[in-house]
Amino acid sequence: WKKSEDEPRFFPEEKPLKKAYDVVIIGGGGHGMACAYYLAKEHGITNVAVLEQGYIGGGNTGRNTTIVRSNYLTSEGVKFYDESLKLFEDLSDDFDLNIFYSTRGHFTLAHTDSAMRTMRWRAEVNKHHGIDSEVVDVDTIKKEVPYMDMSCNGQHPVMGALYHAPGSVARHDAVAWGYARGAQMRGVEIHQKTQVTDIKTKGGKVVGVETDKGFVEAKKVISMVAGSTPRITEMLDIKTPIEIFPLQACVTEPVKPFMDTIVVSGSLHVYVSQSSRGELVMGASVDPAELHSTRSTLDFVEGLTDQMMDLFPFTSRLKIMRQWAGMSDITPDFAPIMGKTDVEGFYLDAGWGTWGFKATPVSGKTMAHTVATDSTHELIKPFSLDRYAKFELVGEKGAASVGH
Ligand code: PYC
Repeated sequence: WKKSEDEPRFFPEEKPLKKAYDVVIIGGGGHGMACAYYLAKEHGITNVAVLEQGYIGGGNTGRNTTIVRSNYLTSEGVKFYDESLKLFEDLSDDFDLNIFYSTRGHFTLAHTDSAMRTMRWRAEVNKHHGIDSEVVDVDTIKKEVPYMDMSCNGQHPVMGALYHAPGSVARHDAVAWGYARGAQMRGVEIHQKTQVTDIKTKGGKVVGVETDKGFVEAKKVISMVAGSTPRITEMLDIKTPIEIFPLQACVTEPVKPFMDTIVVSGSLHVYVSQSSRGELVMGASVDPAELHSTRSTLDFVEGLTDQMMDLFPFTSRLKIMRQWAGMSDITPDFAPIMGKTDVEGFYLDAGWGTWGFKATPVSGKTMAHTVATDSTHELIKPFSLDRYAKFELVGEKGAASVGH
């Protein structure tokens, strides 16, 4: 495949929907585009339509704080995210598009004995799987992050941290665009501003989707949305334990590069990195109440900057330039829901809460495998929807990074 010389656009003009596809993917974010890409590239399945109610990467893909890491708490999580991280490292080459993948090192601060215990636990699980993570003491942190107030304004002194050298950031839009372009060049169709209004079945099997642009037949349908999962699953009477909470973030004005690591404090509910443009990219925990909305609040900025100033007092002089929110599909065990469902031909990639961006490559790859072969990829077997009924939860709360 090759981009045509006389095609100056990054994406070709969209054509009308066809009558039928082998696979319809609902959701044109990173996950949907990655799945389309791997379906085409690795399985030769190109009669695929990605249907997106808004625009490419305009949901949580373009709203997260771009952190990539694999320092999870469970073996299932560590193996899954490690594969994702490896895929991320090669994406710029794969796409022939710079995703600005930047390895920074990732500190998760501990301010209490119990947080230290969780960091030790994570470090041991990580090391067992060959992941570069270790518990570091205050002097080591001080050396690497000299501008941080280790006493936290005397409120909650830092006692140590989990240090994860491979922790990285990437340009999130480029990830979605790279996957989308790669899929399109191989024959996949992307239809923006196209909302799925119903999923049709016959004899317990998927036959197509109803959209605001008409009905399209489909042999297989995959839901890869964030914030709208319950709206989609209700169409098939599938019950999930997902609850939706807004997750807000913001950036400061750009300043001279000074921060080359990612710093997270689950106890203070802050995470921060400096973007290649010089802005501090910051976020906090999810909003306290369930809400299906991407509105921003002053409350969030006040709470976040209060905690930020305990850790980094000089930030009191910085201006906040932009703030925004995404909708997080939170699951009871803070792990995703992936794979086949009880409805033949309908697959789910959901429950991405506050941990979805870093899973973009691996979710696309494993879901493409599952759909193409109709056999669940080994890495996602622990994340099946029926684990809740079987009480086989994958408890990742201690590694979710964001306080809840
Ligand atoms: O899981 O690293 C993470 C994260 C950061 C912000 C939200 N989630």
